[in-house]
Amino acid sequence: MLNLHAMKNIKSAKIIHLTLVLIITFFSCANDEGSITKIPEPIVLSFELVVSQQNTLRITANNTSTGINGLNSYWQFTENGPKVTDEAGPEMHLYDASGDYLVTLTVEAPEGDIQLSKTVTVTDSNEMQPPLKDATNSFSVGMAVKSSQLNTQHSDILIREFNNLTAEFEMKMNIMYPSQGNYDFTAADAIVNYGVDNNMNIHGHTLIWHTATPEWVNNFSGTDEEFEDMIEDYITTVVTRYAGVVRSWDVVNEAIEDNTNNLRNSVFRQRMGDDYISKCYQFARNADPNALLFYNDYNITFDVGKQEATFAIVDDLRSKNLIDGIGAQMHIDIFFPSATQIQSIIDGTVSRGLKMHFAELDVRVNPNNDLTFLTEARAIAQQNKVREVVELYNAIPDANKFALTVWGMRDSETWLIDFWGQPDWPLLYDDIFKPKLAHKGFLEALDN
Ligand code: 9MR
Repeated sequence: MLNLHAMKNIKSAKIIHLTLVLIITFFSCANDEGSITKIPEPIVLSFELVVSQQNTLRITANNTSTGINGLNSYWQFTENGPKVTDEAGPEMHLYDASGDYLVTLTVEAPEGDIQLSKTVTVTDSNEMQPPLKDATNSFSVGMAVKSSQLNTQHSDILIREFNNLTAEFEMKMNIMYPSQGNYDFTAADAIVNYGVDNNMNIHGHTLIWHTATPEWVNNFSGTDEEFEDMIEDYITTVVTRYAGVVRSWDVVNEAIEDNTNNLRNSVFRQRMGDDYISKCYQFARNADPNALLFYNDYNITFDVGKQEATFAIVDDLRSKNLIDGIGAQMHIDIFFPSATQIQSIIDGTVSRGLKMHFAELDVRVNPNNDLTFLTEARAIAQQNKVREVVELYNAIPDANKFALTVWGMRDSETWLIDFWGQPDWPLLYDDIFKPKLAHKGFLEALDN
């Protein structure tokens, strides 16, 4: 059961910092010789518990108390368990099994023992939820990453759970091609190499996106013909660099205006004409004929105009053999879109013989801004919505499956909080990397 209290415990389970202030008061008094009895320092009893990331049955307990010099102190790692002398520095303790354990620090003070206790929750990794990627072999499970996350605690989860990576922002034109003639592949290379080293597919995202276009491209001073040559050079350079390693690309991203079936009037359209899309796909196809090419957009499950326009774009590309799949960005919430709406983009994709990528999955629980913390009810609603999405995806014929990609690891890292300016908890892990009910919902959909 999740309740507010439990959620708070989950939040603080890895680092529990407790403070108990006990001030032992002695009255200052003159003795026979007229000397003054020393007033002892007040005892401030506090300790810190950290659950190891490597072994989630192991904790480190650190006595951070002040004013206990010279007093004996000891730990009990289980209720009424054996007493362990509190040595200088942190003490480690390994539990045998998952559970909630009462940890007690006792200090033998002049006035009698003083104690501070707190419960710690540890988990046997064998009892943890199985890795997402092992739950299916008919599609890959993707995660959006930043190069700064590759050597951090994210890495354990990436390697354990995911077999497809998308760069969240570092394989876009504004990062890879910051000024004319000067490419910067530092971050892209780091992500691609990490994926290769860990046997993951890399989904390239995204070559052409009006939002991630560098200013020098928006203000390009050459002729339209020079602009097109520059774009061809850019797509060729990037796709060739990663040929054979980046197996799939979102070539053009979000080309359609919201609530219409019109193309956005991006600099690419202005400079290269209405057929800029097929030109870009042709450049990519030429550079790596083996790469799968996707068109990727948001709201195409329910925005009827956008969905129609998406199918019109891909039908044109299909007629030229320039498209392999559609990426439906799954920036959704617990209420919307419906299963029927989601099914509509699947049906249109499958009937065209294309692969379906459920890209950029995040499921907002607070679209109406009525939450200040993740309630049990919303966590369950999110679990249900994730289960529904994954069930819909899993029911796609295998030949049309590709990957289901989650857009970020921990709730606090989502782009959505800044974007909407309100709290939300849209991802599969909480802030201490603990899988949420949403993660369980993902697995439940594949449990057959
Ligand atoms: O989540 C991404 C964020 O970290 C980047 O700053 C931003 C700009 O590069 O892009 C975000 O991802 C977008 C994705 O690439 C395309 N669909 C919409 C996503 C959210 O804006």
